Amino acid sequence: MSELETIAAISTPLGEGGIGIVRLSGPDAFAIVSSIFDCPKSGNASYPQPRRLYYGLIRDLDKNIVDEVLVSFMPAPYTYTREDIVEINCHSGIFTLRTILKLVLEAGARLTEPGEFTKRAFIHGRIDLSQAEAVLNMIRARSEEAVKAAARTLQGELAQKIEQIRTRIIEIRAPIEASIDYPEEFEGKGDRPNSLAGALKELHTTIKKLLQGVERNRAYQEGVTVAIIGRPNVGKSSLLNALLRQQRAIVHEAPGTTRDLLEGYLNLGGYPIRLIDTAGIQNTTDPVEKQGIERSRMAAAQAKMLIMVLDGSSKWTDLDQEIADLRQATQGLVVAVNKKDLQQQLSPEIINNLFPNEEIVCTAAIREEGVQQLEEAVTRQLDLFLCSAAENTMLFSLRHEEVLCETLKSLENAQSTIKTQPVELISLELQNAWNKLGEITGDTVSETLLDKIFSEFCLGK
Ligand SMILES: Nc1nc2c(ncn2[C@@H]2O[C@H](COP(=O)(O)OP(=O)(O)O)[C@@H](O)[C@H]2O)c(=O)[nH]1
Ligand SMILES: [Mg+2]
Repeated sequence: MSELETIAAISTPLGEGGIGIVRLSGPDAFAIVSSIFDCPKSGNASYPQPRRLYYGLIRDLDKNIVDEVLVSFMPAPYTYTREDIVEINCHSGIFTLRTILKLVLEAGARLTEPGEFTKRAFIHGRIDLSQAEAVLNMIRARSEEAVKAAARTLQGELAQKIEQIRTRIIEIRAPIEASIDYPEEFEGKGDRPNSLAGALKELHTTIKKLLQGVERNRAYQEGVTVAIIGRPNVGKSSLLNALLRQQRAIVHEAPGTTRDLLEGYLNLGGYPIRLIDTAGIQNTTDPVEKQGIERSRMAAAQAKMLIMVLDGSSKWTDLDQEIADLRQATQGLVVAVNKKDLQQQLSPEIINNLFPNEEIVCTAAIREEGVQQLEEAVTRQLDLFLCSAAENTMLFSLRHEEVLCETLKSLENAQSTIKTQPVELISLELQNAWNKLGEITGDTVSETLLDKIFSEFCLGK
């Protein structure tokens, strides 16, 4: 522990505020701060007592006062990094914070790398890698659900779950290894392949469920893109405005009013939603509109989910069909039959026939009718598409997804090997799966991967 340098950073956002914090961690933290901290209590025999706030002044080398501060000294090991930590609570002005940071750097501290405080907590075994990442997720969370999931990961729930699976892998592997080492003992015990196949299948299902949870959690964390599509003048922009409860988009009776993508944000059932209003898709010669339509197609292709708007007061057209065909199998869909206040041409039977498996909601966007039903339908679809049945795993990142995919691949290799190949290969694949999963908790992670993960953090965390 002691070979690590003492690091320092501004741990609060840079900007005007009541309090800003400069934080130091490492063996020289106390000495460095003491050299610039003029504290009336410093003559006391018990100074500094752990985890007390000391009032005093920060002075520069010429003994000029820089700020009036409160300082806390927290000795290892009961700290965030498990090293000695000192926090200087000063006034949060950019100049004050930077001056104090500069003073502690001149007194011997080194500026942290991004995430280095958290990295040290990991290196010293206070938290595992999944918990370290949860710290980052907590900082970045944009919805209540994301905060909850991060908080649970921070408590070590994910690590426990992963360790359970790894233990199971070892249990499955042990008899295989034994049969390799002592083949004569296992001679004639023909039932092994069956029980092994069962155990591998069970593992496979468990990992699969975790994987489904990743996507849903990422939706909670990063949000979901929902695109409103339909031909011109069906009321797409009016629906966007109604859903956002503000006059975001220009609504006009002239077709082709919306020429560019417009977006707004809302929260549905805990999902942060990025809602995109697109230009009505039609055949046009207008070059600007053409570009807008191209963008609409792209936005529709990239969205997780589509709201297809129909005009209930007019007949189903080829264009409607063309737009409906844009939907990919992986995308959720809700059909909004708008203008229900007008004489209807699209009967429920026709629509049900056209969209036998979809949620269909009738709306009158200009009267804000059916909007709540539409919201509920979108939320239901999101739950469905993001596998609400999936295990609530607290796994978030692309990294987790990659790890789980590779684990799954190893298990599949092992499964396909059972009947044909020597047991050594099954054992090897199980070993691979075990190693891979260890990357989630950081048990089997490489230095490069660690650097990559922590580089996403801010300096002061
Ligand atoms: N009667 C009626 N008119 C609507 C409704 N929704 C939109 N409109 C009108 O339809 C026209 C086109 O609406 P807009 O939202 O711009 O459609 P977009 O081209 O699909 O974005 C405007 O004149 C709206 O006032 C509705 O629910 N009922
Ligand atoms: Mg529009």
